[in-house]
Amino acid sequence: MTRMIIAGAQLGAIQKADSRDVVVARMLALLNEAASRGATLVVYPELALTTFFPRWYMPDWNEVDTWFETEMPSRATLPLFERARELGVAISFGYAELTPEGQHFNTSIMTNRKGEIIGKYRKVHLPGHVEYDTERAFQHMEKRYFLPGDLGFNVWRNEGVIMGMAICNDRRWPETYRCMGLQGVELITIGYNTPAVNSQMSAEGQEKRLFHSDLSLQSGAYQNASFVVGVAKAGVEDGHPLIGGSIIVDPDGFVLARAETEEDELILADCDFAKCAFGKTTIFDFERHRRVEHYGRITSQTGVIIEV
Ligand code: CDT
Repeated sequence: MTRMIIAGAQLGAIQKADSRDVVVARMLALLNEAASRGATLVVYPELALTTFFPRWYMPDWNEVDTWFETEMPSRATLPLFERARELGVAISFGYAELTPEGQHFNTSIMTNRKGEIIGKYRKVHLPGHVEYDTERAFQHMEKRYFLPGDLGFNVWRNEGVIMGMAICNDRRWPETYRCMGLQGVELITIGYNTPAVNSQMSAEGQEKRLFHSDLSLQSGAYQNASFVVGVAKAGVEDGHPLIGGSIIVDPDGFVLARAETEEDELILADCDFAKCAFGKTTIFDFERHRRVEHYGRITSQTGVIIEV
């Protein structure tokens, strides 16, 4: 059965003024260190190439488009793909995708160890709002800048392991993990940018947000008997703090590695994918134990309907 040393490459803050080239140089440094420590997969955060721009209200779409990539690999990211291929390390990272048809997505890709893109995911659960909100301490305009992902929750066999991706807010939704769990997923990679404070409730701070992040990632791993890698973009971006708390979780829900800083930081875990089998064949043997005749509401109904 397959073993793999997996690295979560947490990124510290990226300021508005930082170029893609500067960020890619930081990603390359983490890649080199991860390879020197035996990693064969490196996972970077959501929107890894830029600041978390959805916090800024931009009425001009020409300005919005400057945060998006029209091709991948792009000129700026090509050195990352080339170095990953030289080192024989698979990578996954998030970026803002502008398609030839003019559609905007919050996207993540995964490569094999030859630097070839083998999987693409577009974020399904977009948080935030469309219009400028005067009631918030800061904006969260993902619903304005991105379309909901149109690719669903797919998995790919990569280096002998069944892998899938999700992005940030997706990690809070059990449906995300279960859609991949039903395809036998063994590793789910999830990059995130989570503000350290709640823009609508100033009393909610970092401690609760880190707890909710752990809770979501650990339960998703356990309930689907899969490894989960959650990787933050952390630190203070132009005055706006993001949580760190990157973790690698095993199929029992235990945390194998945890970031201690809010800077560029690697976390590593030696993942033995044989460990997925026990949960998948016992308590979470879906074929034997699921009762789909009672789950109709999950897909036929979106919001709460109170009938009593
Ligand atoms: N990027 C992203 O999806 N962020 C959201 C913020 C929601 S507020 C808790 C997240 O789910 O972390």
